[in-house]
Amino acid sequence: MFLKDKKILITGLANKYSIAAGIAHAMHREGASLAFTYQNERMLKNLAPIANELGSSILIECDVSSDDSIKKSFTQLKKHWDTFDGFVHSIGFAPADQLLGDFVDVTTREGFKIAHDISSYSFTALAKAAKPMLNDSSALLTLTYLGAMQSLPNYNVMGLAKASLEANTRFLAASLGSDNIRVNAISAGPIKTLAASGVKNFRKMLSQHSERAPLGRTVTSEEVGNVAAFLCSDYASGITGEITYVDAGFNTAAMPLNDKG
Ligand code: NAD
Ligand code: 0WE
Repeated sequence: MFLKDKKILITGLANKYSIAAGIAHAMHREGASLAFTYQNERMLKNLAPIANELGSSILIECDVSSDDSIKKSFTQLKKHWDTFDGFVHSIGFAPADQLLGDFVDVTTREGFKIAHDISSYSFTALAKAAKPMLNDSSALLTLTYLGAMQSLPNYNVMGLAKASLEANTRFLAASLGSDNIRVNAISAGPIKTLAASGVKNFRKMLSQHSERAPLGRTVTSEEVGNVAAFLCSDYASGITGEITYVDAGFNTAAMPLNDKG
């Protein structure tokens, strides 16, 4: 129970397939008290039963594209928790037209702006809003993807936004370190979630991942959740500003082994 007595806010839980759901399960198992934010009312139907299962009745609307919504959500949270011990940022978005086709052809100023606003700036914005309520030894966590470091088809402007999010993790870590608040990211391998469901050739990506990854498979949200729970626990008290890969080793192998070795 390494998160006993920790109060953690979880964002981005859209349904049971969300990476945030795997994280919430692991954190609940390790003894954390949880609160949840959701993007809009449509998300409540799937979130409410999961939150209930995890012993939480703190459900707060927060659309990170709006400063007003962020502000109101922390005013709401304050009614339940005077202080807390960290949050998980599991939010990413680019308009669908940005994620299909050649990067140079499909990327627009507006698409770039939205992707960076929702996928990177929102982490800074939530840290800013949460700061007055965060206890000593708090931990913030975000979710990133290999597309921040290496190009791949169709991920396009999301790769740029994830690169920004990873730099954001390091700058937040530097900024909040003096308050003993740690800030880390998990770079997860591809997982079939709602955000991945509309992506062209996603199944092919999952099989190619399994072929190249040293472990010969993809990862689950539960495996991401276990590492998330560790990074937000006091066992990780010496880790901040770090990007931890939970990808079955995919990023460490340039070419797969095959039958011939
Ligand atoms: P998901 O669709 O379950 O979660 C994405 C969440 O973002 C949803 O809950 C959605 O409501 C939220 N969101 C989008 N716009 C928002 C806004 N304006 N305000 C508030 N919330 C908003 O998909 P997921 O795969 O679990 O994604 C979670 C995170 O993990 C994302 O940052 C994603 O980039 C990252 N990630 C996903 C994969 C993957 O293969 N699925 C791999 C690595 C990293
Ligand atoms: O970060 C992600 C998901 C990002 C995402 C997905 C969508 C689909 C629906 C952001 N915005 C949207 N907007 C929508 O309208 N991943 C790491 C999963 C993912 O998405 C891809 C991938 C992978 C992997 C998109 C193209 C190529 C690969």
